[in-house]
This record gives sequence, C-alpha cells and structure tokens, in this order.
Amino acid sequence: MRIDIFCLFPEMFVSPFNQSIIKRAKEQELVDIVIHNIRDHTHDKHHTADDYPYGGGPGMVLKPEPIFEAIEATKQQINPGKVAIILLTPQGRLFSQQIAQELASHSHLMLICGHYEGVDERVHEHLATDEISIGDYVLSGGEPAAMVLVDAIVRLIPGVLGSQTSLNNNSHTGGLLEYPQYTRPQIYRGWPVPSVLLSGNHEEIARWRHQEAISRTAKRRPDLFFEEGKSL
Ligand code: 6GU
Repeated sequence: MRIDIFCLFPEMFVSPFNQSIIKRAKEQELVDIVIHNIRDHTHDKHHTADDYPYGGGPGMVLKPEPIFEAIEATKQQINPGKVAIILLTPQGRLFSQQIAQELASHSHLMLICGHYEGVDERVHEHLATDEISIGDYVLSGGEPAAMVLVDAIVRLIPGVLGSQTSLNNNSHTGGLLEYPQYTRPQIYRGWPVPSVLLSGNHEEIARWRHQEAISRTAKRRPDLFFEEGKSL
C-alpha cells in the first residue's frame, strides 16, 4: 500500500512513523508512506498556504491551489490507479474499525490534513473523495488524525502483524471490547489472576472471556450493543 500525506507540518510525522509496527511495515515494504509539505506547492515569495475567509470572520482558511496542485503532481508520478483522497476534518464521517478495514483494502490512499478555521470548500467538493473525523473534539490540525488513521490501517495490512489471531481478538473487531488480560506474576500485591485462566481448560477459558467481553461492553459502551444490525 502507498500512503501520501499532504500537510503543513511534515516533521510531526517523523517519530511516530519510525517506531514499532509502522517502522517494521515500512522496512518490510508492506507500506510506503510519503509526506508532502503543502507549502512546497505555493508560488509566491512567502509560500502562503492560507488566506482570509471571504465574508469575514475569525481565523484563516487553507487555500485551494497548493492542495490541488500537490495532489495532482503526486497523482501524475504514480500509475493512475484508483486512489482514495481523504480530507481529515471534524466534519467528516466518524472513523471506526470498520472504516479502517475498508481503507486497508485500498492500494493507494492520499490524506489531506486540514488546518486553521478550515479548508476552502472547493477541496471538499471537487478534490476529496472522502472526509473523515477521528472524534467529536477539535484538534488544532489534521496531522494527529492522519497518524491515527495510518496506525489503525497499516496494522491491518496482511503480513504486518505477527499473527492473525492478534488481529481478530482485539477490542472493536468483533463489535465488543476485549476481555481482561493477565500475565505473570500469578498473585501481585495480593491480587490473584482469575483461576479459570490457570485451569488449562480452553473451552472454559474461551467461554469466560466471551462473557467478560459482553459484560464489559454492556457496562462501559452500551452504545455498541445498539449499533444498527448488531446482534450478540
Ligand atoms: Cl480529522 N481534524 C481536526 N482538526 N479536528 C478533529 C479531527 C480532524 N477529528 C476530530 N477532531
């Protein structure tokens, strides 16, 4: 998979993309992540990427030209296959495990990080093919949201994680939160590991874990039970 990210602060990605799973996925050439500075596609002396909003009001708006030109220049370099052009914005559809799975099946993603009061509406209307938000709160820019998407998507690319089972047992994959996990020591500060986990009875253990996942989800995230089309 190839992922191009278009943003104003490319350096923000350096450390997060050079650690852990994403670092390994890049080294194994399972993903190629290219960061672009939108400012490199401005033409004026001051490399202006933003401007005042028409009609007045507070803040600045990202100009359309450098964003269109950055995306078009990159599209030309790469074989003209299907690419999802995703604008990161608090106005987008809410990111979820299901959307991560959907995006993981693409061979090429382009992520545009919004900033300031917003992005010129023509980017929304005529360039982006999708708009995504990572939650109902305001970030000062789309870069952290792009990191969240990349992390959630890259770990789903076949071969990136060690075992497929660690993919399937996670919170949200099956519409439930994950069951509680324990490791050694067996008793820590007087708090014991549930005895069923020491029993060696795999059927019992699976049943206990499923029950825990259900009761935990009901208690902490009752909304997950009432998602459309969901049944337990
Ligand atoms: Cl994608 N961008 C910004 N600026 N704020 C957000 C967001 C995105 N998702 C949630 N809040």
